Amino acid sequence: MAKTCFKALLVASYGRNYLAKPIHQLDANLPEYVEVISRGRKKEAAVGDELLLESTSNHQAVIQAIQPRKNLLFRSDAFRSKSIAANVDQILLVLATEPAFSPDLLGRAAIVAAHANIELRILLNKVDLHDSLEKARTLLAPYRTLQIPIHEISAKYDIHGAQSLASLQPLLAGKVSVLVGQSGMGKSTLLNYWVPNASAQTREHSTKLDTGKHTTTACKYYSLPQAWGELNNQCGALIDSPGFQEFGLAHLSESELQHAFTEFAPFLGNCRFNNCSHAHEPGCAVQEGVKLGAISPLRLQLFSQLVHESRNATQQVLERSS
Ligand SMILES: Nc1nc2c(ncn2[C@@H]2O[C@H](COP(=O)(O)OP(=O)(O)O)[C@@H](O)[C@H]2O)c(=O)[nH]1
Ligand SMILES: [Mg+2]
Ligand SMILES: [Zn+2]
Repeated sequence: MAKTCFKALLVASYGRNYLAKPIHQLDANLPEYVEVISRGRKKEAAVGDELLLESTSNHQAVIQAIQPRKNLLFRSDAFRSKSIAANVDQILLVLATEPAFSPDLLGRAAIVAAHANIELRILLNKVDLHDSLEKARTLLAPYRTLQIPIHEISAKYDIHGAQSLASLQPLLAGKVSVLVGQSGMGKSTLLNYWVPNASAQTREHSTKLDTGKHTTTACKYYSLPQAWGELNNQCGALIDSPGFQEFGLAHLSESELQHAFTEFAPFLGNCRFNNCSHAHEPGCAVQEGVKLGAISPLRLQLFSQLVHESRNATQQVLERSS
């Protein structure tokens, strides 16, 4: 078979094994899906990436290039980073009343979204479980103040008193949204509600990629139903990510962190010391912001924690290379 180059959308990633869907299938005699082999230690691709591929067989190809991205969502520690998704329009952070969600993960997701300039929506799921609802609302209060949209839903029962899932459809239509959150929060339940053929899409991916070989959990791209309508000729999609407990942000520098805490903005530059860490220095304007009630003490605590981790990561890298 002659070598062909073509563009494709990365729709599933299992570690460094990918499945891609050719974009202009009418142009050439291309299969519906191709398995993508990553050669060597090239830059990692992510679900949602547009790839330039070169075929190596009827159903396999190698990456020639990753097209420039609008954004890339990933987490990292000092030495490794894990891609979640690329070219996304919004992050849907799924939290539940039970099991209780991690406020730390919530805080980190908000920082990642602010840093990458991606819209964030919080879906507070399982509001049918009344006993834990107030506690969840309390944990969310600082984020309500930050004007992050919070939707109270019940993915399983879609009950009265919750915002109906159907009413959220216009917020998804035509956009690429990524579902993130710990496992057990209800991401799969939501996906199956909104994309009724999701399990069929998964089965199709699995047969094409022989997923038996790939045991690592995957990020997957599901096209939204055509009936929802289009935006710029796109149906949009939901990207499902494996649940994670850790959300390392070691790749963010201290200054990037500072700017991702958007409510710090009016206070930055007004501290007595130029290199103020906003921890315990006298004349700190950010601390003053906390006293004025403009900054939640929990958010300043998270900032200090993230700065600490960022410095540690830098230190670890230096130690390893010396
Ligand atoms: N009570 C209640 N349970 C739910 C709701 N949504 C999901 N669940 C349950 O929560 C568990 C985890 O859901 P799942 O969608 O697998 O979560 P994921 O790990 O985030 O994908 C399952 O047993 C669901 O049936 C809800 O709105 N209310
Ligand atoms: Mg799931
Ligand atoms: Zn300060």
